[in-house]
Amino acid sequence: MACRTAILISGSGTNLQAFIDAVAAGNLDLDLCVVFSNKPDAYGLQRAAKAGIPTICIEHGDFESREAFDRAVIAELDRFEPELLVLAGFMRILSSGFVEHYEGKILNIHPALLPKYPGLDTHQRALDAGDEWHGSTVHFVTEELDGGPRILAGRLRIHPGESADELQTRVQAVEHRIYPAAAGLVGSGRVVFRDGDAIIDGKSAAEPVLKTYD
Ligand code: NHR
Ligand code: GAR
Repeated sequence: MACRTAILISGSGTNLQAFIDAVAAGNLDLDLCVVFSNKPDAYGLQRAAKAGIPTICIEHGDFESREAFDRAVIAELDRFEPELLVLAGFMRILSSGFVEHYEGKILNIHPALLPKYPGLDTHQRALDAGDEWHGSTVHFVTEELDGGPRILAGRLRIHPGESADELQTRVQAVEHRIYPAAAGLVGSGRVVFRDGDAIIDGKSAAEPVLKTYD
């Protein structure tokens, strides 16, 4: 049975679309059982509806604390019995209670070659540093922001004179390839989270699998 997967978004959902397309093409064996957004106007909700995937929206502003919001999200998500949660441009930091409830089952994609540039504004920071390489990293979510064990990274060479917007566009194209691939590895059990580490094909992975793109 395909792994029951919830996708959490806050915005346009181009990564969500990459999952929808990969499943439809028969390239990804996941059951996309629900899409959650904390923003009612997130365009990704329309992408989900068009693909026939149930949607949930809960606005964090309606709750008095982060923990109360997270408890409400858990209650709604659990009705769909997800086995994997995919953060795809989801912009709310998750409390320890949420992370513990789904321990080892939450993935995030961060637009940098972690451990470089956790946090925001990653493309500009890579340019300002004069880096040769930039990219994106899929990792398990732990309480440490952008600090959980890494699974798969995609890198590309920064072009001379490239702007942050141009770089972001190229990084997003990489994300649309590596994120469904990484989630497929977790969904099939080839990658698991154990004792705070990512285990890839039975071996503890000090470094993520690294793919290079043009
Ligand atoms: N939650 C945990 N516990 N651990 C991680 O590694 C997480 C996470 C939730 C989201 C994505 C992350 C990123 O890849 C992510 C990783 C939002 C913020 C943030 O500051 C930081 C990191 C990430 C996502 N959010 C503000 C907040 O108060 C709100 C910002 C906004 O609404 O625009 O939650 O970059
Ligand atoms: C992606 O580039 C992802 O790496 C980044 O937001 C974009 C979401 O795009 N995530 C973060 O910055 C998380 N804070 P999408 O909504 O089109 O998938």
